[in-house]
Amino acid sequence: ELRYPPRLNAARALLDDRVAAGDGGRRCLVDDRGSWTYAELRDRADRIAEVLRADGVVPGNRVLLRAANNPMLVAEWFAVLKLGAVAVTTMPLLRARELVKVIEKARISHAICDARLEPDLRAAQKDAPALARILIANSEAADGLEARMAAASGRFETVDTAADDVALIAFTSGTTGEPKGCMHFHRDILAIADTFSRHVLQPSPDDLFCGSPPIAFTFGLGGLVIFPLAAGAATLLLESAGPEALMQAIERHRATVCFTAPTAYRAMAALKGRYDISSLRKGVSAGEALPLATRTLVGQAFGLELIDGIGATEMLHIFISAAGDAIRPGATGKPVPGFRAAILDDEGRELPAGEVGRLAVKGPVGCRYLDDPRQSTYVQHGWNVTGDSYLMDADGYFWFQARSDDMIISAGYNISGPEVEQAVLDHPAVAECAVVASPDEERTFIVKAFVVLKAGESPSEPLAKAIQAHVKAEIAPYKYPRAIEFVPTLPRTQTGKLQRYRLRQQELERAAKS
Ligand code: 3UK
Repeated sequence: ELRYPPRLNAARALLDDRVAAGDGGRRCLVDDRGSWTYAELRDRADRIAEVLRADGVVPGNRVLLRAANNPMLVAEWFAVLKLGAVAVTTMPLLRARELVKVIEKARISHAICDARLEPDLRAAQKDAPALARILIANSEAADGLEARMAAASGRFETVDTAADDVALIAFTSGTTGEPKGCMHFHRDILAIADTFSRHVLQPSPDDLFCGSPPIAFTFGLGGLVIFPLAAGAATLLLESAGPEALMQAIERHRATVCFTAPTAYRAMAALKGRYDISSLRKGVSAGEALPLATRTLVGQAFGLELIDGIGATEMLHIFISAAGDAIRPGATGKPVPGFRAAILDDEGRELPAGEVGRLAVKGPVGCRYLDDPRQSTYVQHGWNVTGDSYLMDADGYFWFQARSDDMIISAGYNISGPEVEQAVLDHPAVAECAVVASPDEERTFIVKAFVVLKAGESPSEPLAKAIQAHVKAEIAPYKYPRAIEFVPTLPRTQTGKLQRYRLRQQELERAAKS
């Protein structure tokens, strides 16, 4: 069991203490323009904290942060924690209407906003008057963040918060419906480093982390800020990190640890040979299930055995995973040391090994929705119930089946959409795939696959037939997609997750019309 002192500030633990221990001169944040040491990051965070305090921020206030992944965003995040305030980092792509919801829900009073994202936040402010003050970063203005930092004294005493004071509110990415705000404590920040990172990832101080998830997504916050700093390592921050830009940056900076989603690894494997990414030692895949075909492709392309891990905004980071010899390809892994996991039936009873049910976890972090009566849907019988169907095998490995909403019932059979996707993805012409239920007179629903073809392939009836035959040869034939539609792209959230519900919706509407 993890024990933390009752008074604890995560910014002090990760940053002030590291500098005090003599590591101030070590490289910490890297981007294409240069790098900051730990001492430089601390100095900038102190100056920002001083500016925010002068603007009236007190412990407990919620501060909105708007920027792409860059060193200044990290300094702002630490500044908010140092003040004992609450960091609410938002996806850079959010538009005014979505920002109004976040501001109202989290009762935001102050914001720091990159100049490039200012117009949407100003538009939001008109409809969300609670937001009293916006500081503009990346600006030459006399009242901009940089000018005010330069005028600050550079001395700031980190606020002595309680270990269970709220440090951040993270909004879920919403593969369905409304985003929900998840509160996490100062100790939770250290807990994810002391569980997944320490026991599964096992980074060294010489590592250079990199990846694509926005810091506003807790996958990115952990992988690109908390884990590298907790290890005394460095992190490479990229404002835009598509698969090609990411590979280019890995080559250029010789990055060693990468965090991104399965689709991005698949796209990187397709670009193999164009960039030398042999510096990579470890690749963490999360956000969606890792198809076996993708694991194999990445292994062949780069000799890299991916570390799959399931995490959630509600749980802050990854709670089931495996690395190295413990990897069982196809399974997500075992509960990360510090966590317990179980498969529950609809009444909350633990199911025996081999049966499909609802994934439930408990550990040092857990779900606390902000001001939301739907709490009870995630926290049940003392477990965090994630909304995924899983199976645990006799050896205690956890196997993803589907998001509970992505199970397809066709002619009485229970079919996992993602399982069919894996089989489709295994066909050499297929780049991306989404499988959903489509209404059908005879079978109530049929399995339908939306397929994005690889460059150079073109849609045809024979190709559709070949893909169907391929699936029938790989998995139980009754699961094969009776309908295939070739599409140029698939709907995804800003965190890169497939939005199968939109395709499902589209199919329902189409059926209603016909
Ligand atoms: C799905 C996975 C199978 C699963 C996240 C790592 O994805 C993250 O958080 P979100 O709140 O979504 C949570 C849901 O995503 N999922 C994530 N990883 C996997 N399904 N295998 C996986 N490896 O449905 C889960 O309930 O957006 C991931 C770290 C921090 C995160 N916030």
